[in-house]
Amino acid sequence: MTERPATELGRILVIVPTYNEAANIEKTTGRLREAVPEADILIADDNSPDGTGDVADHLAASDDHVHVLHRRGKEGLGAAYLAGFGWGLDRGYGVLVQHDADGSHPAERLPAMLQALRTADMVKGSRWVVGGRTVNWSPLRQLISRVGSLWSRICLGLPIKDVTGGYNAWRADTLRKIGLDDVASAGYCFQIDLAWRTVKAGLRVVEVPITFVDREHGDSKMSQAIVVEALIRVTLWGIAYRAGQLSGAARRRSKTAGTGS
Ligand SMILES: Nc1nc2c(ncn2[C@@H]2O[C@H](COP(=O)(O)OP(=O)(O)OP(=O)(O)O)[C@@H](O)[C@H]2O)c(=O)[nH]1
Ligand SMILES: [Mg+2]
Repeated sequence: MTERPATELGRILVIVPTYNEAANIEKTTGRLREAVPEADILIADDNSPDGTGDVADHLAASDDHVHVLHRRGKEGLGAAYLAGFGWGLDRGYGVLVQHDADGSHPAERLPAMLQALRTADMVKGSRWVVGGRTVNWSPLRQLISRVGSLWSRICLGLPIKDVTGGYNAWRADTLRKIGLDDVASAGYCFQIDLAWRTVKAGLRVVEVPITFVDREHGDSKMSQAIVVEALIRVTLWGIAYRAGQLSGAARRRSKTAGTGS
């Protein structure tokens, strides 16, 4: 591997998980290379039947900034990201970025996100802050995304507008601090799980507005099971979190009453 110029935060790795993205991966990689030429890219492919892995190998063969992690089979977005984070942390990258392959995440916003990361522990590319928006996304998908974020904020008290957003830039230290060994969430919930861990650890999350464009090629892997997983997990975390808050408040009240008598 050739040496990369280190940014203030260290070398940058953009992880792109793929499952059947043969029609998208070359364009996505090209946009990323143009937007942030100093970054490396890791395509984490789950043995896609459409030959995405071969396209990725081809891209890696002609560009030493591009790497491919071939995985056994489809295990979900979360598992692919965890493997990618492990790959990057083992190799000493200082910044790790999550970026979808389907053209929805604008590579052109990554410089602004990396700039924001200089004073944050984690940065989210956000659809639901001022300046952020979606293009060609169905009303149903928008509703699911907005309600998912709102429910996460209600249950967990998260100060984040786009909790389910999947375009995230991390300091390596943040990933080490929040602990990845026991992350079990697979789909949408993976993004909420990691954001929740970051806020619980007292770390700073900053949202940078993005324009999210619906995929033009290939099929979404979004499913009812993914939504149900997120709903159940977030609700259970929320019950535990709010119960903890209530018992903490009750303890404080009885202590105050005890000292007052
Ligand atoms: N390696 C791997 N990648 C996956 C898997 N599931 C989804 N992906 C990738 O994760 C990214 C996001 O998946 P999408 O299907 O676009 O899901 P989404 O963005 O939540 O939903 P849409 O808005 O409908 O596109 C894409 O790059 C997918 O190829 C998986 O099981 N394994
Ligand atoms: Mg998508």
